[in-house]
Amino acid sequence: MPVAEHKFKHIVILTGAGISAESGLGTFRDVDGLWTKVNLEDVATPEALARNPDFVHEFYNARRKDLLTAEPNDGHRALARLEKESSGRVLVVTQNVDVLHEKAGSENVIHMHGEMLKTRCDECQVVYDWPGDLTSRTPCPECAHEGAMRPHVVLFGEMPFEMGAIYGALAQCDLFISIGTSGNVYPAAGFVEEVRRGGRAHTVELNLEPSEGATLFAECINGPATEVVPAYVERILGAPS
Ligand code: BJW
Repeated sequence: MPVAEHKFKHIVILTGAGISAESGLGTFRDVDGLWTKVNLEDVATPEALARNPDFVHEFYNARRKDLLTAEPNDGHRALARLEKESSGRVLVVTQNVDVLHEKAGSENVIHMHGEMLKTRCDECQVVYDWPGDLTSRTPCPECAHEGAMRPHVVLFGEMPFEMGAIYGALAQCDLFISIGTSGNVYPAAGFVEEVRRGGRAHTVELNLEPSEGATLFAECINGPATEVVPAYVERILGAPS
């Protein structure tokens, strides 16, 4: 694979539900989004999990099934191409709990909100690959504790994963691209301001429509991810350094 020389040495890409929308996975806050159908306080908080674990498990069991059959789209594939062909370092920081970046071929991926095809034991903290269902009585395969297995996802009020590595990459990057995220959920929504504070990176939003924080970006391109992401990647890889 030829390596394309361009001016960016450290590229950080933040992705959200919008990049997976055209793979058939629903978003959260669009008109038909998940949070318009389900009350997030009933399913996406540690209090909900403690109060009604089987209800929360049923919610995640159903969504886990959808993730197993979903396939990446041209947006995911373009980012995998960027990582392979770029002369610079490329890191995808995804808020998504699906595995479509990996299925498309991206290798340098941080799942800051976890992965739904994994589970974790809250007693012994062992993380498992878990394509099947969970119930409130599922025993931990490691410590045999019953009632402590949970989806390996970040609920509201919990600390997202790998924040040290993410802020380190944001401090070093010279290009920050935000794709398919509404900019409603922190800390991810604050990444563009973090990058701007460094003062040396170009910032770009690629989204179906302007997000909450669109005005914070130097450049905004609106359209479906399957179109705007491949076009932007082509632009980067084609540009001389
Ligand atoms: C397309 C498209 C197409 C559509 N092509 N585009 C008050 C002020 C500030 C913060 C807080 C506050 N009160 C509480 C907080 C903190 C809280 C928070 O941000 N709340 C806000 C709602 C106010 N955050 C937290 O609790 C986080 N933890 C935390 O802050 O810890 C403390 C901390 C302190 C300091 C440093 C670090 C940490 C945890 C957040 C956990 C989020 N969890 C979820 C659920 C995961 C599991 C699951 O899937 O069920 O994560 S919520 C949900 O939202 C999911 C997503 O990852 C996340 C973001 O959503 P996303 O991806 O942006 O989706 P949408 O639907 O919102 O947007 C889709 C976009 O795509 C739209 O713009 C469309 O236009 C676009 N689109 N089709 C391109 N085809």
